[in-house]
Amino acid sequence: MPTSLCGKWELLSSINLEGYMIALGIGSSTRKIALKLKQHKLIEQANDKYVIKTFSTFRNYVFSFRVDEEFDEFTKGLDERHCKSVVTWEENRMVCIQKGEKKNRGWAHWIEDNKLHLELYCEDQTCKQVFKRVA
Ligand code: VLZ
Repeated sequence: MPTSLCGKWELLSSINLEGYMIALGIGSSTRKIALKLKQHKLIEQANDKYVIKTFSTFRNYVFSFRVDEEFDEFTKGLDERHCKSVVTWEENRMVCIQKGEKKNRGWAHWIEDNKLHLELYCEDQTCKQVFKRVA
């Protein structure tokens, strides 16, 4: 059983969020705001259903899924695209593949050193984020 990702998390660091957003085609004014945001994640689980909520003072992004079941994802407030997404466990990493217009798109979450790690990738860009647990 992997360490639970559930709980509330606060962003500590981002590497190459700018490159990731450019790959998604997000415009420069939105990118400028997004780079300054203090993001929070709330990850909740009820049985086999997960909800991942990304909060900021600017925009929120919320979606839910069942592991191993493909679902229709609309990245509302982000790049506003439709994807066929599927989340699976690969060892202790929660891995999502987002099939759609953008090639090589997805993300992975895992716990390391008590921190929540996130790798977001699209085309040839990868963004790495680290979150600390908050009460
Ligand atoms: O996280 O996809 O937890 O899909 C853009 C930030 C990148 C723009 C954020 C600011 C993408 C808007 C987060 C803040 C909401 C993301 C996945 C894994 C869930």
